[in-house]
Amino acid sequence: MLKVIEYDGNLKGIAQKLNNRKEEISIEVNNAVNDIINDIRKNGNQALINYCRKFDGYQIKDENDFVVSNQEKEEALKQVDQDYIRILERTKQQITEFHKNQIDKSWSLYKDNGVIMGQMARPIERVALYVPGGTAAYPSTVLMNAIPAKLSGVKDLVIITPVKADGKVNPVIIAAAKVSGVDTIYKFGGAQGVAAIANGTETIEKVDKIVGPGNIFVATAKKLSYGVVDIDMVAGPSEVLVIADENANPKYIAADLMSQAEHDKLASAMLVTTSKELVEKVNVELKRQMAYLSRKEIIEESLQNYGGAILVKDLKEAFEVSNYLAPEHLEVLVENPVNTLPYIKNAGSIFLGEYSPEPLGDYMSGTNHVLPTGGTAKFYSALGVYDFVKYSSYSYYPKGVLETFKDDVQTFAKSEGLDAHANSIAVRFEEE
Ligand code: HSO
Ligand code: ZN
Repeated sequence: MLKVIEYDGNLKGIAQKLNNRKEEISIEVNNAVNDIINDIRKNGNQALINYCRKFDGYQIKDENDFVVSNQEKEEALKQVDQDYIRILERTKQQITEFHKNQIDKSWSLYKDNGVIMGQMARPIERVALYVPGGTAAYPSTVLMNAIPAKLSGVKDLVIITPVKADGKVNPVIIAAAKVSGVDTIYKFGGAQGVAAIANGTETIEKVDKIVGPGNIFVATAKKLSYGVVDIDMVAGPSEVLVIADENANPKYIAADLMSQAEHDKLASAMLVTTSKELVEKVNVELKRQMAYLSRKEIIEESLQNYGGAILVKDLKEAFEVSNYLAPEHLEVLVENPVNTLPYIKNAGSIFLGEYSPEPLGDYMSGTNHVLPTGGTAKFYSALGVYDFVKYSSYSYYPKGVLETFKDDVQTFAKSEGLDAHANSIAVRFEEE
């Protein structure tokens, strides 16, 4: 079932044999979203209310109805099992334990000559987390975004999410928001929701950054709002790449490949191995386990189009291929997996050994599941506390030290034709 590609040292060839999944944003979508943004900028609340009625079927009653009320929250929470809340709390602890190590990378330098310089981290003040409507609304994603944001010190963290015609938000999302300490949940989403929160309206305060997954309209609205606000990376379909030696367990490999394939027909699940026999055993397991999985149609399609097994000579080649593909998730199922870390250059999140399967990372290992996809792990990192801070640099120079720079800075400034710059230095050393 997994198509087999033999690696012959040609990395570009491997990439060509795998289908390219890049989605281009069509001009039509771009234009439609652009019109919505302009309308919201011009007509504020009224435009927002109109779009929500048109796209979501919900009639926002008045300006107070933009947010989920306390009473609505209480009613929703009654529908959520206590044990589920306990699991959310435990997940929060796990995520916190990992992410608190990322806090505050401020530094300062005190030099002997009296110069002080440094860089200080400050949280972004106001952030919106987009939560999709319907079945793609994952409470785990709420925690993965909200907890690092809170740890960084973001003051106002709000959720925006489209509601159905009944105006209700999925109770598990309300529970996840509560556990993460998010109080404000806006009942709007789509491109209009992004536009409203990016620009602000008569009653809605604009944010400084928007994070979280969404459909093509949401992703386009985020891209077009970039610059007015900051945005996180726009996530593509999920990917997992498993590196396995001949002793790896085919049952686990098949299960893990399918755990990502079930996300999306466009998801990609790859096995990179030294053993042809293993591929055959994995195929048997894929078939056996798929039979009892509810999303088997999606899994089958995804494996067919974007799944595969790459046969390599040795583990060195396996890491070469993996580093080239830069997968979102990398599982390493070989002997002494921890020792392989030095060979890994590009991967969003790395899962070492048989008992650290990728789905543990989706929920409870503590690491973040918002990760770079589509080979962008070559230059992007997992979402973290650092995504919710920005840095201000500072410097303090005593007069005597400035004096040692005065001629050089003036010459430099003049070389750029900027004599007011030179003057700023010169006046400080003029005799009165
Ligand atoms: N694997 C997904 C995250 C997720 N899985 C959420 C389950 N729920 C993207 O990396
Ligand atoms: Zn997942």
